[in-house]
Amino acid sequence: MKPTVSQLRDELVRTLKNDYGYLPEEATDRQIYGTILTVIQNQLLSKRADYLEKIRKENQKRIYYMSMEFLVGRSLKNNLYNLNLEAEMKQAVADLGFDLEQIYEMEPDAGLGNGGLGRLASCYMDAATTMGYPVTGFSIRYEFGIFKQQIVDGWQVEYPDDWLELGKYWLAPRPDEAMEVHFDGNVIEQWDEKGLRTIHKDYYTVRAVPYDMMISGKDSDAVNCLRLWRAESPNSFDMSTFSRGEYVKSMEEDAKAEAISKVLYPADDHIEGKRLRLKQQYFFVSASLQNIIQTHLRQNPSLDNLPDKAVIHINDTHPALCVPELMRILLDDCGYQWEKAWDIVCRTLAYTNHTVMSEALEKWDINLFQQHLPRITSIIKEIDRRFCEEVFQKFPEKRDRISQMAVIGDNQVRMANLCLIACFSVNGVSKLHSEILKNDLFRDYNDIYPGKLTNVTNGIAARRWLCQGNPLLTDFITELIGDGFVHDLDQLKKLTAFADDKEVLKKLADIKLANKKRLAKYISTANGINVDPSSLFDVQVKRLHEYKRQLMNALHICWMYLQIKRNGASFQPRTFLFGAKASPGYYMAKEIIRFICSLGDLINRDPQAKDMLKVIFLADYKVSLAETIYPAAEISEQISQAGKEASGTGNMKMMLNGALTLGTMDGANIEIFDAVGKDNIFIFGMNTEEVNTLYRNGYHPRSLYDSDPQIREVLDFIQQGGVDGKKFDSIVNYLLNNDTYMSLADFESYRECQAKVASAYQDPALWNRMSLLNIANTGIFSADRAVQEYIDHIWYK
Ligand code: 26Q
Repeated sequence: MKPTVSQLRDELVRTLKNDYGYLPEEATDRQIYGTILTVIQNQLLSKRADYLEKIRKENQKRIYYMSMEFLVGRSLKNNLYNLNLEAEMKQAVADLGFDLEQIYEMEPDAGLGNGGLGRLASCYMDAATTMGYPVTGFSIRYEFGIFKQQIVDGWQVEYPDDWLELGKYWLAPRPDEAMEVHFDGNVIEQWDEKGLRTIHKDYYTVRAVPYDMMISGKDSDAVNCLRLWRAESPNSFDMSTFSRGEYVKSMEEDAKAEAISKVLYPADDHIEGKRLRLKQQYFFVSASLQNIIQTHLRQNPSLDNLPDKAVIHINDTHPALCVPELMRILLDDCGYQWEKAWDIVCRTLAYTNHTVMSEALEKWDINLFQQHLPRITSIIKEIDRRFCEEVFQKFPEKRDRISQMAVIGDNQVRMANLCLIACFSVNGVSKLHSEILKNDLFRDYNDIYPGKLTNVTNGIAARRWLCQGNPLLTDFITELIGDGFVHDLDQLKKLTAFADDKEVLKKLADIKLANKKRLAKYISTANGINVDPSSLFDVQVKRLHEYKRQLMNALHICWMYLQIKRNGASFQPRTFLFGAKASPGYYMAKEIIRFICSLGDLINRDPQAKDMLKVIFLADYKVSLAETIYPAAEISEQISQAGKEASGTGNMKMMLNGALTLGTMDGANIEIFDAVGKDNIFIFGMNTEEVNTLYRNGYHPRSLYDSDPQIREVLDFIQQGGVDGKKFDSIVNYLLNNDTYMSLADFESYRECQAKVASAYQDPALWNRMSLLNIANTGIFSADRAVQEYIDHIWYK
């Protein structure tokens, strides 16, 4: 039963007394904050107990979502929304003399992820829970999440994200359920009464302690669990070492163990084979699998039926060690024979790929593996040996492809190949991406395992990204079509009936303006710059990467500026908004941030440009900031080189909030195009095929520089230090010599498309109609739809 305002108030007062020894009159905001979170956490825990009983009784198949990242963001408002307690809590808190809106702002983001892949995992937890499916997420309890970003003189500076201090209220420690994970040592084979046994000796142990975060669903009885492992030293200090007087050594051992869950790797691009990252992966995979096996054996006599009762989903290759680790448990701990164990493994594991770029495909040095995971390495070698043998025997036509398809090659372990061989399902995350996987990247596997490769186009948690982030629009939509869309996003289609309703379109525009004002207020505080809320808000927010081509956007702004300065041109006033974190070691990405910021410094204070152009770099882009940006967006920049963005999900979030997409035919943009039709989207640039052709024939940016005076003017300007008097040789040099993503080749088409955007904006009736039709057609991008597809075609197939 849902508590009343007075029950909530009493519960808050009681908890405040118990936990802090204060009455509300004496309590600080911080203490009230802790109290509110504790009260909700307790509600969720108790609801979880009831739900667990239900799924245990029904002995339903369980879904385990393995991911190195869950980009949870804030939870208080989300939980209150899901439990339908927002209004009641607001009142109860007000009765005690506090403001819930202010309390919301105190909550740190749980930033346990880099970007799209991590946020997707969280959106899916939300959807699965709302729909009542038993999903457990497994990851690491990073002490520091994605770094906090500040901009100093245009440079990105990283600061540690110490989120636990205020975030710990959502984490229930379960030390009694800790697991042991073994590293290093040697493997020996020994005969005993059961035959030849493999024994892992002289290893060192790390203790994995689970911390549980409850995941609520909208109007749902289900409460799922995100289980985050913390690494500890097994004996908080080793008495034997200690008594030998090696106090410092003992402390060192502790620190070494704890380092494993210390920090999230802030990279989502080129992957360096870092020792600690490998340990993180094995640590969370091993602890989680032991946990899954334990749960299964509590309800089933053996692991023979594991594939019927559990599916383990591998979110990109980061948890690919699930393959050999599950084999190890079955072989070494449970005494299975290889064939039987392999059959169980292959029917339990499924894998989603999130990238086609070779530098992002995980490969590990085999010696690193051998040193830290000797038993896992011997299992991988045997998997590889059997696979190559099988291909040789059964698919003679693939014999010359074996070395490419093998798990081990060039002294490296190729994680994607391991997943393709072992998992019963492999999916891409948009139609285009999945086609590229089938026809190109994983073509050989598609030939020998027909039907294994599939597609599930990504989806987003519309309840967070619309209902919670954009209450004005949500209320208006509800007025027009009722609230059925909350659980069935396809119902937004009903908005189509209002496409020519002048009053509705006007109201839509008013709401957009209000959301732009809200963002303008934030910008004024955060950046100290006043932007004009009536200007066109043109938004590109996402991780910084060359393939995403933030630089092309910046070049176009630079071109506009030069038109104003040199030709006295005038443009539809625009505010260009950027938000992006760069991987700390990614030099070019940081240069691009510096370039954008310097461009902003130049333009924002130029009296001639300032009424037409503003360039804002929003520091520390994260989930909670995104929730304020998306509702204010009018143009959604999705301008990656075709074939490079696996899907994108920001594109869906902005569309849902009424922004129009300006994009290439890449990732899910193609499906947005299909959903809204050519008249309601701005598409430009080369498609995948054209990109590949140009690549084959040779891309010569210098000849573009020579032949296109617009490009020349912009590049010369930059070269000559025009951008705020700073040198950006690296940028010019990059564009003319190293740009794999061919920004200059798409530049003219982009510029023309931007002109179309501006002229469409001059006609508010047209623009608002397009905006409404975008919202109306977002239904297919619901995470509910995506999760249902995983259920129907993969998890419960
Ligand atoms: C791997 C090894 C070592 C260090 C870091 C990593 C690493 C970490 C994160 C590699 C990749 C990532 C993240 C990738 C990611 O976010 N991909 C995005 O996934 C989205 C959800 O499917 C897609 O929409 C995006 O297109 C895709 O870029």
